[in-house]
Amino acid sequence: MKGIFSALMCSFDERGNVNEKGLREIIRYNLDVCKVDGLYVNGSTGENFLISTEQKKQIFETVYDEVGGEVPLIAQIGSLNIDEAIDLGKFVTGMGYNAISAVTPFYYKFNFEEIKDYYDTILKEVDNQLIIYSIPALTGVHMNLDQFAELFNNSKVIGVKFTAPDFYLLERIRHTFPDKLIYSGFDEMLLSASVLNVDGAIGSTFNINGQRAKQIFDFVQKGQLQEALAIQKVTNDLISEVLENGLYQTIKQILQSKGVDAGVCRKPMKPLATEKLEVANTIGKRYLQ
Ligand code: NAY
Repeated sequence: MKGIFSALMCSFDERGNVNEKGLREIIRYNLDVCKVDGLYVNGSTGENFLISTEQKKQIFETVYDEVGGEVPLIAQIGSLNIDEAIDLGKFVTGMGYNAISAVTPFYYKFNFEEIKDYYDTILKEVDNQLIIYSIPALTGVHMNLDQFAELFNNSKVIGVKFTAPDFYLLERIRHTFPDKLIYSGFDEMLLSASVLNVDGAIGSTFNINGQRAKQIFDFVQKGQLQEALAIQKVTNDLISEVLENGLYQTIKQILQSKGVDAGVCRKPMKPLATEKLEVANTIGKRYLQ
């Protein structure tokens, strides 16, 4: 469960249906070319919050079938509808997913007691271990060290996917909870998080740039910081161009240019205009042989 995990992309057709063949190709590219250590399924990058329960199950099943035990799998089952979260949690646990993960409930500005109850309720019903998915910039949910401590009090909560640029808090969590799994969530900050001894990282750009992410992580583990920095620099050149051009659409187009049927993004995300398709192809050529 340690190392570099891709926040797996999903291939959708023009009508928004899951393209299973394309999804399998994305998985193969991640495992065979990017050589990632594991997959995080139905996260933000998987466009999870834009799809139906049936589609989520279809994706969980297809991924499990394609991966067949090659690498560990984490299933993001979090939902504003707690019944859906529990249903999905049971579904993936029955299938054999190594862990579940759930985004902090968002939109209604829940207080911390409610957030804690959300996790405890899911874990009362689902017989699996859970990784908290904390991404304050998108959810508006900011938790402090004491609140993480309260969530970690539930022994089935085994870690956190920490997608925030708060390295003070990250260091405090690492120091206070040496036995919990901590995954860094911002690919452009992988080096800085690795120095703080995170156990791994979960990211969108690993779908195309997983090899460099693994090198950064490995160099830091060996104490070779300058070598890690050189690779983080190229990685960040790539990431800044991808972000500028449109994050998920550009990653999909780069995959497409490598022969992977990555499809399009779900509405309301817009497809790339022709000039941006060209930019994506150029980024792919320049940074990813
Ligand atoms: C997810 O569940 O897909 C993630 O949160 C993965 C983390 C990514 N965050 C988002 C919102 O996409 O990989 C990051 C991010 O895309 C990358 O660092 C570029 O900013």
